[in-house]
Parts: sequence; C-alpha cells; structure tokens
Amino acid sequence: MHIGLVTLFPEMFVALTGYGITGRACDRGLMRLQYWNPRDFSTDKHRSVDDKPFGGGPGMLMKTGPLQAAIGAAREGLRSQALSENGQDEHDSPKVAFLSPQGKRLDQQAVEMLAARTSMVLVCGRYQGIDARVIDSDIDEEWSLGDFVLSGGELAAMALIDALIRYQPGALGGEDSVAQDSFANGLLHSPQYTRPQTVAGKGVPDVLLSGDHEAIRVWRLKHSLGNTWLKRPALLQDKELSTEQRQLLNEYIAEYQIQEQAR
Ligand code: 4F9
Repeated sequence: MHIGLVTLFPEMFVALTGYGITGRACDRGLMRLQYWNPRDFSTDKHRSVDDKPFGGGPGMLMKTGPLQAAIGAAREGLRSQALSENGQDEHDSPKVAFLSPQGKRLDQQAVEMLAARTSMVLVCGRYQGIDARVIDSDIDEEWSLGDFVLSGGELAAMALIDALIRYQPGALGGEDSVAQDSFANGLLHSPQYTRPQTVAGKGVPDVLLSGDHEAIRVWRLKHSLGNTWLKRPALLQDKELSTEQRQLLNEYIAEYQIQEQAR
C-alpha cells in the first residue's frame, strides 16, 4: 500500500516508521509513505502556510494555495506511480481523505475496507482547520477517530496507517494474525494471562493450564462474548450470533448474575 501524506510535520511519522511492527512493514516496503509539505509549495518570501479567517476570530487556518498545491501534487504523484508500476488505469486517481472530528467514525470494518486499496492520500490539518471550499473541491472523504480534538491531523493519520498496516500481507509475523485482533470478529478479546501463575493473589483460570485446546477455545469464546456484553454491549446489537455463541453468552450472563447476587 502506498500512502501520500500532506503534512507540515513529516518528521512526526518516525513514530510509525521507526518502531516495531509498523517500522518493519515500512522497511520491507509493505507500506510506503511519501510526504508532500505545503511549506514547499508556498510562494511568498516567508514561505507562510497559515492565513487569517474571514469574519475574524481567534486562530489561523491553513493557507489555501500551498495546501491545494500539495494535495494536487500528492494525488498526481500517486496516480502516475501506480500507472508506471502496476499499469493501473491512468484515470484512476487515489482517494484523498481528510482526518477530522467532522468525518465518519473509523472502526475496524472501515479500516478493513480502506486496507484493500493500493493507494490513498491523507491530508493532515493544522491550526483551526482548512477552508470549506478546499474540503469541497479537493477532499473525497473525511474520517474521524472519535469526538475529540487534536492539535493536528498527524496523530490521527498515524493511528489509521498503523491499523492499515496490520492488514498488509506479511506485516504480522506467523500466527500473530489480524484475524486474532479484537474487533476482527466484532467482539472484544477474552481476558489474557501470562506468568507468574499468581499476581496480586489471583490465579489463572484452570482451563488455560489444562492443555485441552477445545475447552480453551470454548472458554475464550465465552469470555470474549461476555466481555463484550459487559463493556461494549452496543457491539452485540449489530451482530448475528451463532447457536454456540448465543448459548455461551447466555451461560456467561447467568453465571455473572449469580455472582452479582452473592455480592
Ligand atoms: C482527527 C480528531 C480525527 C479526531 C484533526 C484536529 C482529529 C483532528 N479524529 N483534530 N485535527
């Protein structure tokens, strides 16, 4: 996957390219990041990249000229590289996405859909945001991480790219598959335990020490469903459960309610 980043702070992305699974995926070319800095497209003598909002008020907006030039160059750069490298259709331009709290909320299903693309451009805003006409004419889609405000789009773009990397074939070593991640099946993970066998006076569920793989699978499924019911019940509303899943969840709820009555 090839991602074009329109950002005033390309150096921030070492948090992704320099560390761990995401760093290795970038080194191996599974994810390619390329930067377009609006500052390099600024034409005035101070190379300015911000401008005052019409109507007044506090703060600045991104200067439209350099921003539009950087987005256009990123789009065209990715389009022409896809054309020469994979013979992709010359009219097929990559989608340009803007990270903002006004966007559609990202979830694992949206990430999976985006991960199937071969390229896209992510626009990272700074200051109080960008001109409404630039959104209209230069942005294809808006994505949000949630209802909160960051100081810029870079950290949101990095979070998205990290999640996309997990879908690139070969990015996760061996058995450590994206199919095992929380949300991959629309459920939270079951509780997990490592050594020592006793922590803060608490042991490990016996079944996890039993070596009985089928019993462990059933226990994990039951507690994955139970955890989801306890912590994120809305996730279950959108999900069809199998007969086995329905039965395990009912068992979990019954046991939970007995425990609660005893307290
Ligand atoms: C982007 C917040 C995505 C949440 C971008 C300021 C943002 C954001 N999700 N906040 N710039």
